[in-house]
Amino acid sequence: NAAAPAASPAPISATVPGNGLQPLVGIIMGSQSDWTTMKHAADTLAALGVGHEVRIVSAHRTPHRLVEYATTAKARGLKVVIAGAGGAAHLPGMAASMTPLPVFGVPVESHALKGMDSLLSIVQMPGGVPVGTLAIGKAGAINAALLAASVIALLDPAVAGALDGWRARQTAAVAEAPVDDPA
Ligand code: RP5
Repeated sequence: NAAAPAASPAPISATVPGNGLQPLVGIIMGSQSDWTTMKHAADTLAALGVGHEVRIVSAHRTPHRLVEYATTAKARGLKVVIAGAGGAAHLPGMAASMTPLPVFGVPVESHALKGMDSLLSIVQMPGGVPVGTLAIGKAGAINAALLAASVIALLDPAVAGALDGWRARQTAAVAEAPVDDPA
């Protein structure tokens, strides 16, 4: 009595349309509760003008949705998948097992173990199915987006230029000397 496959993945919310461009990066996460973290990846891609889509895809709560998402990702035009999950975070590895696209994993900070469980779950892939693992939390989400944009930039001069600009602004924003914290 096999369970019927779930319907096509739905947007995380009607208020998160991506940036209206052809999605090249798929951002998936295991739960709505991951969005606070993973929004940083979406915001970073948007700032760089990289088309992306955002979905909740849980490896254990919506396994059929994960199979459909990962097995169709390349044919739908995606070039990179960013997968964020917390706890026993098998989403990035499972996604990587079903798509030839590069998968970047973001360990979401968990309440019980502060994301160490997420990190170790994602980073310790046995040899053969790679997941590029980023830092725990916001920094990892931002860097996953920057890495994804770097992949896109290999064949897209506009994105390459946007990345150069992003780095130049970051450099220009660093003061020469520290100041006391405001009281
Ligand atoms: C994982 O379990 C999700 O990626 C999330 O980080 C964690 C907790 O999920 P919720 O219980 O908040 O939905 O599957």
